Amino acid sequence: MSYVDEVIEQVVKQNPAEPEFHQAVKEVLESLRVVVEANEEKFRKDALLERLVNPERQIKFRVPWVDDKGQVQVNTGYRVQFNSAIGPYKGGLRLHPSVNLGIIKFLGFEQIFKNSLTTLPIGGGKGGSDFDPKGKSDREIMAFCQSFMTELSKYIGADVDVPAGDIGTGAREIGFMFGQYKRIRGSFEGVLTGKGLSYGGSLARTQATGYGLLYLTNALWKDHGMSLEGKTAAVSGSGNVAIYAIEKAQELGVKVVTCSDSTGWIYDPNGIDVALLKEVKEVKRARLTEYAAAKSTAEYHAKQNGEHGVWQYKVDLALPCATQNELDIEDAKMLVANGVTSVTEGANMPTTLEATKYLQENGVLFVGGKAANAGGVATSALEMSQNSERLSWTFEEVDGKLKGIMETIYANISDAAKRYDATVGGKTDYVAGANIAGFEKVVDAMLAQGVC
Ligand code: NDP
Ligand code: 2IT
Repeated sequence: MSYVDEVIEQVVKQNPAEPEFHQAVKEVLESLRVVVEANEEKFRKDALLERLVNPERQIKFRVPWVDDKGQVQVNTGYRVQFNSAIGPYKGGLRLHPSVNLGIIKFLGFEQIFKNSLTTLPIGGGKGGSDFDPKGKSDREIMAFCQSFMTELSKYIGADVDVPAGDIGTGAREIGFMFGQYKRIRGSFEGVLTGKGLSYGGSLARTQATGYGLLYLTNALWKDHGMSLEGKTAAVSGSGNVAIYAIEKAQELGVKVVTCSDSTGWIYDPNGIDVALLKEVKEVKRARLTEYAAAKSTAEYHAKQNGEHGVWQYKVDLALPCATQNELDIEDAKMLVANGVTSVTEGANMPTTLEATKYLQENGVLFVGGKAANAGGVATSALEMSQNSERLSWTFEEVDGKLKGIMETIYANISDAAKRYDATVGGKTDYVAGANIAGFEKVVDAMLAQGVC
């Protein structure tokens, strides 16, 4: 059996009941086959793949907190410190009831390659909790965040592990966690990114993932001799990534006709009103029904099972920006039948393996989240740089660096795919390109640092 197949089999056996982690490992290792086969003897001897798929450390802890009724609640907290070959662990904290160890591991594993692609010195990690922030008061959120950080603070630090936001963790949560870290450790340091501007945050970090997604998508279209101007897009989600993807898409002349949340979706043929969306989601923290109530041209559809949601409309670009496995094979068939040109992922692993294959084989330009949504973590690394030099850069400076990084990522993944002749459906295989380019730097660093 080939080394790649052996390690995939081992991962499935040793980590039962972690399907998302299996999926992420399969996607990466399958596309690294050519690189691994060219170095099989050396990599095997060094147990390189075994080391890559085993986190350096995984921490699981109890998070007790008191709700507004005086009832004690208990959640589970996680931090997976996956790989520090190229820098301190870096990656977000997800707060969502679906969180479990397998989900944090899939996210942490992807983060290794994504962070490598940014060209900045950050290793891979991820954390979170099964805490559900929906419907909680500010006091309850603070109680949870303080308890979560009381434990997490033992394992992180500005040069050790630097968490940030993800689903359910935004500026409010980062603020409460930062305050608690400072109190416990007595140290004002860049231990978290996505901080508020008054205490060490970076301009453009809020916008970075969504804007970065569009900078990369723009580079992709340009390279294929096309322009985004006048095109139509479907976006899923209505959180941090989705909102700023919609905003930048509109600036580039794209009409975005959809967005969604976990209970339903909006279709507006006139284009999403991003100011209204921000008001509903960032200020009121309300459902999309409120958006529809305020906008006469918008159709609201409650989510039932098995429908195509935002992927059923005729669009040129699809930008999944909500969560994992939200675009399946039936959605992919619908998008292809409607003539979609590109799918670029704002979320982490939103497209199933089967759907990815179908899109690629049918000639759709497909760029996975590791490359396409790397703008968020890249800008987090820029926040770390600003914290280290105790200076703040202007919005234009950070945004300009972000744009440059996304264009470099596009160039590097295209180049890696070409070096290994990786094509699919007559087009460059950007999934392989991203995995190979991300892997090369991490492997080089791992081999240089010996057995560790
Ligand atoms: P937010 O919490 O701001 O928004 C998440 C959005 O996705 C909401 O609209 C939410 O709807 C929807 N959603 C979440 N979970 C589900 C689910 N299980 N089913 C259906 N809809 C769901 O998170 P972000 O925008 O920050 O994150 C979105 C994606 O982007 C995630 O995959 C995240 O890992 C990824 N990402 C985030 C980065 C960042 O910097 N924030 C960087 C790179 C990737 P509802 O409100 O109803 O739950
Ligand atoms: O998935 C991701 O890259 C993030 N949630 C952002 C991580 C970060 O450290 O900014």
